[in-house]
Amino acid sequence: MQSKIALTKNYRFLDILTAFSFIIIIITLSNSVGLVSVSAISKSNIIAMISNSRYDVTYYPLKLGSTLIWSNHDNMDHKIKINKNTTGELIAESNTIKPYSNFSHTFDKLGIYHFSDPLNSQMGGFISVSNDVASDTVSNNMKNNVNIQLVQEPIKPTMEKDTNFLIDFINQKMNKDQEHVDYDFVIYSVNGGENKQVYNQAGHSDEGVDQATYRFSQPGNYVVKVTIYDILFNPVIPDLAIFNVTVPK
Ligand SMILES: [Cu+2]
Repeated sequence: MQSKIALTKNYRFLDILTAFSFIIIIITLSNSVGLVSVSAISKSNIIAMISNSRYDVTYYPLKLGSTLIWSNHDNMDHKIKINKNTTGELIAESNTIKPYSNFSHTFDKLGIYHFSDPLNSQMGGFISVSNDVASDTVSNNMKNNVNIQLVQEPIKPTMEKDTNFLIDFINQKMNKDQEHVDYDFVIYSVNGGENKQVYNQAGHSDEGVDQATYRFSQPGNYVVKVTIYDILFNPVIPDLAIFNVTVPK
């Protein structure tokens, strides 16, 4: 009898243990699922207002349906007005955007938009909203834990027309733009086994995003190489990201 009670007690103990294990497994699973989905969410699209009343990016290729955030990193008030570029139709207008605050707008219609600042007449830029935007991120084996993302519009470059790029440095831990990056952005033609530099842009990105525009004059295969040399004003072991671009005939 006694042994049977003891056995039942043991079973109950095992049941409780099993239940606890399941709870722990579920918590662990939901945590890892949460982490996966966090890293799968792509970084926000941000245009920063920076010192001397400028924008860090003045041509922003944006995927249809995306939200763009204007973030005031300047020490004075700003405002944003968005107009349709072709017709001038007013699409949105912000209230005063104080330093360290934001304004955002979701673009659910195709087209080119002009944005400007009613408080600073010299400030302006364009947003190109389309589905013809490709994005690729190099995140493996980055020695400095900063991903390099390249956004390209259009997906298939047209010869003798602008191909627009956004070069984005993303801090892996924060999943946000890495400030103060010295880099270069070089395009090589690799047609017929050659390795000829056709475009070179070296720069310092204060906010972690920069833009580049290039007109391809020949069809074929190209390689874009983005190299990071300094982060937060300190030299680092360079990180290199390589992207392939094919220009159709
Ligand atoms: Cu800087």
